[in-house]
Amino acid sequence: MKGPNMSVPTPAEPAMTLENIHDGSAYNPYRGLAQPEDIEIQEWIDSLEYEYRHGGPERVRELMHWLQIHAQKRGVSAPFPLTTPYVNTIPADRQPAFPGNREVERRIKSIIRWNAMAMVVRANRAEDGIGGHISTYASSATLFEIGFNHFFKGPEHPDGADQIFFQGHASPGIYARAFLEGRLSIEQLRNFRHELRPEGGLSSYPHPWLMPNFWQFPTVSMGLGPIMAIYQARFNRYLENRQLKPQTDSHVWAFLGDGETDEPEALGAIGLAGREKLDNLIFVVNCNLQRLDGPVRGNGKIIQELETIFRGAGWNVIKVVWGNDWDFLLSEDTHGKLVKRMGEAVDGDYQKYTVESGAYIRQHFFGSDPELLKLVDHLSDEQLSKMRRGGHDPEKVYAAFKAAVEHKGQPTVILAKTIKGYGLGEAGEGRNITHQQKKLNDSELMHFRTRFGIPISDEAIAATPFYKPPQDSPEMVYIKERREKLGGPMPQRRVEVQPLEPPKKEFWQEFFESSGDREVSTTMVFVRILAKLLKDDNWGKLVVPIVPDEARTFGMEALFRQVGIYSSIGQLYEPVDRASLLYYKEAADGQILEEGITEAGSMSSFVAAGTAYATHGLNTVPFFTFYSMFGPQRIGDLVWAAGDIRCKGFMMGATAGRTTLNGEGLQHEDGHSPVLTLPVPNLMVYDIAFGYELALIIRDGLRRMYQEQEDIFYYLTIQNENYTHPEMPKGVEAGVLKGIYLYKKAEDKKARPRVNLFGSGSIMLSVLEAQKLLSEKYGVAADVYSVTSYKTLYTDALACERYNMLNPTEPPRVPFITQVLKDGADVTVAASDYMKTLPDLVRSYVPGEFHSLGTDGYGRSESRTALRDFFEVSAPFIVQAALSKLALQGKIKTEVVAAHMKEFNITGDKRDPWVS
Ligand SMILES: Cc1ncc(C[n+]2csc(CCOP(=O)(O)OP(=O)(O)O)c2C)c(N)n1
Ligand SMILES: [Mg+2]
Repeated sequence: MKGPNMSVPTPAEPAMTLENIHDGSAYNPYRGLAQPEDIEIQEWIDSLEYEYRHGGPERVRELMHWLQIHAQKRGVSAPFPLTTPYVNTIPADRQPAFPGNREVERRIKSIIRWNAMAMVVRANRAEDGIGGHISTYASSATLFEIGFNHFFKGPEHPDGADQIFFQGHASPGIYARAFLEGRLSIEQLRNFRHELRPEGGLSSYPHPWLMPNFWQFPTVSMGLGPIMAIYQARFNRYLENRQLKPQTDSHVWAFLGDGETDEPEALGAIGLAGREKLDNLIFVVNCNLQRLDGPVRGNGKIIQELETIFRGAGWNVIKVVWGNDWDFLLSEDTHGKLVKRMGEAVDGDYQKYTVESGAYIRQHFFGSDPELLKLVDHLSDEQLSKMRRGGHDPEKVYAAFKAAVEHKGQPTVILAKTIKGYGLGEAGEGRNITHQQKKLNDSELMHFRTRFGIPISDEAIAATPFYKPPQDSPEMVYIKERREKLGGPMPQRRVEVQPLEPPKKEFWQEFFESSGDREVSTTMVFVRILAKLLKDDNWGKLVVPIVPDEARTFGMEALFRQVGIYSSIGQLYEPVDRASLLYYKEAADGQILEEGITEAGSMSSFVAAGTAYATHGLNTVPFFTFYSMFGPQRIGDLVWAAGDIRCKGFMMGATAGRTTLNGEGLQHEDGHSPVLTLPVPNLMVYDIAFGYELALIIRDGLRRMYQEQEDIFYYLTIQNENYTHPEMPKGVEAGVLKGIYLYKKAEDKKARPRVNLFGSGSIMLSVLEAQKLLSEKYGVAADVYSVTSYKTLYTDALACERYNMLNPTEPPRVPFITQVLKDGADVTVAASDYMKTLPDLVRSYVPGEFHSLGTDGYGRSESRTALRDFFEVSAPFIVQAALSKLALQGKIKTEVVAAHMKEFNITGDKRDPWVS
């Protein structure tokens, strides 16, 4: 900016004038608004035009920036609108030449469309209700095919493979392409949604668990694909910045639905992508204007709405609204009336135009203005009804994808307008029922066949055969050649990683020793293990600590300085605590992913890091440490997806235990997160009481996940209560890992009556106190067991029962817990800081009588002592449970129980915490 006294030079070429603006012969955004007497506007436009010609768009942007600042100083708030007119971002005259063979690509796409449709129709004809989707892929075929033929990089590409999050319920189209590529057999296609058939089948949606060589990313729970894609792209950058992977030009693509963008996860992290300038990330939103029940925004415009949101978040937005049939009309639209009309019609109108005739479109869309009617005079009704939307025009889509992969400094979102159920005609195109359309009758099939020119006769149509052109046909040759050029087929999941041994015995030794007088929490032990692992020669660089803004709560702040917090741009400021030893250090090669307050984002990072073995051939080990209450409860669906994707790593539920995290009350005190992990089969869950337990479990986890390469991950609950930790007792290793071991036997080995006490986590302290009370006060011998994992014991017992059911002639297997308790006791009391349902999992495998104590009910902001009495997991209540059971068995007198109650103020009418 030179200053305010800019002269207005005469442009070298004819510039915009108010006259030619007004008669429409020059481009002018104020078209139709500027009045000839408004000479000042003319002068401003002249100036701008001059700057544009001499300085280009950059110069114009700079000028507008300074003008805005100046206006703001004068108190004039003139925010630039975040939306652009409802037209393509890339104008026709800036479109690159299309490098492919349009005709052959059209034929390929048509065949894929047919096979995708046939797959669903056949499956539902054979078995009503098996499901599948036709209309989603029908709307997105061009988007995918342009990707497959021109952009998606496969594993053999010099840049390495792109990572593609395919819209889940478009899977039939992805299978249909893999069929043409010769990667899937006709039997597999026939067995869509029948994975259990002997010849093998195809999973409904992208599930790496079910198709581990094919699908990479589970996407079908709406919203999870987009958020995982963002963190995947960021993690790729993290690996590059930390020199764990070379810098390449590969991209992360996320294909999602417009309806899907209503999910908070879908848009919740786009700010991070903008902030981090993730130009390796491309979102393609299939804006078919419909979701399952009806329009996404019948009364508005989803494309415009998304444009605002993404642009506001710092994204490069490319709208692909209109196909090339509209180019001519737009070029003739000298008064901007067509663009205005395009902007006026709402999505509900556009959906209607899809199902109506050309005459209707003429009357209702163009009929609003005689000038618009004149514009389409030369077009027949049929031509009008066939005017394509941008997302169905390969050249427009190609232009957008090319611009996206070439764009630097920002992530790109492509908003492509399409028609849901494209090509289904009366059977569903643009109809509200289209999402659920799974069957077509013969005449609908014939219509589809004819529209896409599939060589299947009328007679054959009823059987709806799959179609594959001969191997030497131009289509097949083209497909092969294109994919070879791009580095092989996609999607492909490849695991090519070297097994890695856990650190040796010496590493762990200190954790097997007593803490002496030092009172520490299991969280502190964990932080020590983590800090030590970060220094390990083999593992150090592979550890990925992830925290959602709670590092200080967990005492992890020393790591800030030790390994730094990852920031793609380093640290641009001097941290306020720079003088201190443990200052807040951000660095481009920082190792900690300090995610801020987003458990969903952190979990997405966890998934990206925990699957690097399959995406980058790297054994990265995520340790995601969070407030346990805000884990499985809040982000359970991502945990489920982590299981599906065969993620590895350690989820560390800190400040765990309903009564152990005292003071925080109902919303923070977690008494159920381990229960919520029960559904995930490959998630190993442990509740830690002592430091050596934690060390053994982490060591074994590293072995199982990274040496044996089991597809499992871990959830460990760790607490904030400080106490001394004993030396590891002899011979407990196997028990710790299998879920139970005898921690402290009753002193009198033979005494009767006899009880077992189960403790876990910090409730072990109450249990040990109860052991003492029982023995000293009531002469009851109690053996204390540490139960590290009810889930492990339970799944082992179920497996034994199942084996015995299926192998009645073999010697029966005995569950591990039953073996451990074989000596028998009169009563077993299990005390947990979680719901009673957790110990109850093993109830039927424990010999003798069993009583669960747990923390069912809402928490309170109270002291640990008060909370443990309230939830009845304190020592007096553990004793109470044991005595009352023994009394019922006649092994002690009821008076003994009554005296105990009196002494400890336990009353029979105490309110149940479950309902209070
Ligand atoms: C979290 C979640 N909720 C609901 C569904 C069920 N569902 C599957 S597809 C769909 C509609 C999708 O609409 P849109 O995102 O616009 O995709 P389109 O099929 O139109 O491309 C719904 C609700 C789901 N898969 N995930
Ligand atoms: Mg949709």
